[in-house]
Amino acid sequence: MNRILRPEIECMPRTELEGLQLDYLKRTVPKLYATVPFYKAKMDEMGLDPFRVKTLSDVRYLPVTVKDDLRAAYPYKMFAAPMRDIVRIHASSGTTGSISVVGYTQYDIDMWSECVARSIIAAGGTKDDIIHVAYGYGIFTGGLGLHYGAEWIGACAIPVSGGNTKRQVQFLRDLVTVGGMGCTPSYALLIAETARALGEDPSTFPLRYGIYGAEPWSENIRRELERELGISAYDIYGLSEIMGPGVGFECEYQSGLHINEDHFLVEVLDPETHEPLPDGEYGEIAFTTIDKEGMPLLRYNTRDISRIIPEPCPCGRTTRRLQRIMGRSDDMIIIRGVNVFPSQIEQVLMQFSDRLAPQYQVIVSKKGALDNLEVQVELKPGFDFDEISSLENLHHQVKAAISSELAITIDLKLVEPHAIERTQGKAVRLIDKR
Ligand code: DLL
Repeated sequence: MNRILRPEIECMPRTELEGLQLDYLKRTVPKLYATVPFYKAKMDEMGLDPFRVKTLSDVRYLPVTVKDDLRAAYPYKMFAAPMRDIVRIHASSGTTGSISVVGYTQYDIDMWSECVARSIIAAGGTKDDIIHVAYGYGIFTGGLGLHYGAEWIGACAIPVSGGNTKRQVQFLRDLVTVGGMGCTPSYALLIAETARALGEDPSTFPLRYGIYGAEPWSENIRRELERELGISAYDIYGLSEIMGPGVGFECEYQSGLHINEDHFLVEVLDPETHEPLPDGEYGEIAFTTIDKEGMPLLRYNTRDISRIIPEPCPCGRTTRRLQRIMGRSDDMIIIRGVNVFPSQIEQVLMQFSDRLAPQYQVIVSKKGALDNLEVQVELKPGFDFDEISSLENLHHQVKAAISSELAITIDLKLVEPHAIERTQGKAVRLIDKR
């Protein structure tokens, strides 16, 4: 089978896959009851017998876990394995700055590495490749996650990490004689931009693919990256609480994130009621880790907004797909009653990619009693600022396009090239000054 690392699992008939999921779940729930006081207390409070799980749909009776539960368990109270079996710690810092810690056993590291390896193979990677890893190495899961996945398939990983963007350009030009790269999509744009500023054409570098994730990005940014770097660009999704990158990944059809369902049960929850929604409907994504040992979680509400794509994928995998993540419900702005995600704005801006650079910020503030939304976006280098009429014309077109897409009026500021600060990790798109 082409571009599929474990066809016997990734293409397993659904009934068999669901049987495997149920076996794991039936073991994990009683184990969590016995080892993690938080889950014991929750299940006792709900009057839930940990041996009650008889079918997969019984997952809906299990407690939902939220970020605050992990913070309250700081540092190790959520661990289900004894400390001597933990071989690695990562952490995730939330927007409020408080940290939640994740522990992995060797089994967890191996299964994580394989999940990332599946993602690399799906992107067209092979063991003969050199993979430039420009995700940050450290407590963030991106760098080490991609690194172990690359080594898992026998490829050569270059642990460049983030930063020193000129050196990134040099490595991509000289060292990646065949293969791919991984980093946030916004950093990939910065690397391409830096290459151009150095007088190089990044589309001539011998890169074949990019594995981009850790932040929302749009289809139009994908096209921009593919054109600029002369590659195919694939989405990879994950979060440290559940594992890291590789919870879901795109295949060659680039149409949604295949979830590694032999390890993670996925549900879409109604943001208000937390009840599961049917396939196809948008809601908050929750995962149950069914075979993790270090820190298994039940129904962890990621607060990422997406939906399950109900149709099967032509690639032959039977694992279900999540639509590209729209954003986090925390990043959803409610402006005069209308729900807006920065990713929706990005999608519109990039329709003008002949004149606008893929660099923007959304600033929410108060104008009197009303909420105001201002979009700042950079003009492409080479845009003639003195040509007032074309600037005014562009301003008018972009503003009208955003207002019609979002059904609200916005303020728009076209700013000079490089006016918006770049980041080497996750881009900051939303600034809420309210
Ligand atoms: O961002 C793990 C990761 C590293 C994923 C490298 C992909 C590549 P955290 O720092 O814990 O972990 O942040 C997780 O980032 O809940 C989403 O809101 C967002 N996110 C991750 N991947 C994507 C993606 C890593 N492909 C949070 N699209 C998640 C949109 C993403 N958002």
